[in-house]
Amino acid sequence: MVRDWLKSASSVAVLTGAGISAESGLPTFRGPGGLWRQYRAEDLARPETFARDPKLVWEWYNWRRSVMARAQPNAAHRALAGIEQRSAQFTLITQNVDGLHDAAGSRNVLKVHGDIWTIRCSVCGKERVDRSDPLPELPPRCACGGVERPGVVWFGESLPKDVWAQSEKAARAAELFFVIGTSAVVYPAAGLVGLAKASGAKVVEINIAETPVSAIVDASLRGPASEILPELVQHDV
Ligand code: BJW
Ligand code: ZN
Repeated sequence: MVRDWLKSASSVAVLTGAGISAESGLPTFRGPGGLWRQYRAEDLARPETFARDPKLVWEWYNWRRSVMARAQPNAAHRALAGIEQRSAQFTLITQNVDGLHDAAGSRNVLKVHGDIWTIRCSVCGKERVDRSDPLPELPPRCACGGVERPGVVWFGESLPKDVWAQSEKAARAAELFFVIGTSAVVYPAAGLVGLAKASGAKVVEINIAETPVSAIVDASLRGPASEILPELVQHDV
């Protein structure tokens, strides 16, 4: 059924979350992997925490950068890059900051929560790409003297305007919308599922567990994304 939808859809949009990178060895945010030292990921990903203790937050990001730098895309990332190649209209929206979709060959990736390899000055706003691992000094500093921060979106912060506008547009235009490996509790990203559905898309969830959007999707495929996605693609000939 989902294979037929994929074959016939003229526009496909996908929303991914941390679960798609779990099998590349990256911890997810919620659940057992979501603790670093004694801190919850959700408490660290906040501007207030960074303002209070930038070194602590950077230690977390430095550790994650180091894990991400060694991670390889898995079969799920690669399958999505393959679907993009054979789709007339395809948009990949990711909440992930790890860059694994790019590494798998996806072309047009909308990173709604930013990119961990980008560093931004919290004073002058200047951005730079830095993949060094580990960073030599924590917190890193800008030439202007300001403390730099990861180029990601924390709770209470706005999503990048253009990227978000394109994401909403893709969700509205999609005939088929996949929601993959996300707990679908963080807004506004999770709202794209309802938006796609309300705009007429067939919505397919791929997740090892039930989520709040499971109740509104047209099909739930329960299992690891790295097994389910390649199966969908293999038979899509
Ligand atoms: C597998 C698997 C396998 C495992 N295969 N599956 C409306 C209602 C309520 C609240 C709000 C609302 N609108 C806004 C809010 C506030 C807030 C919010 O959503 N809060 C809720 C949590 C209560 N949102 C915001 O603040 C956002 N900004 C905003 O709204 O701006 C406007 C505004 C500004 C000012 C004032 C008010 C409004 C910003 C949200 C930023 C989120 N940032 C983070 C950190 C990014 C940087 C970093 O990586 O460090 O984004 S938090 C974290 O959560 C990260 C993730 O992208 C995001 C989502 O997590 P995700 O990807 O879903 O991971 P998990 O771990 O939750 O789930 C993994 C899933 O995978 C699970 O379901 C597993 O089952 C599954 N899985 N293995 C398939 N192998
Ligand atoms: Zn600066």
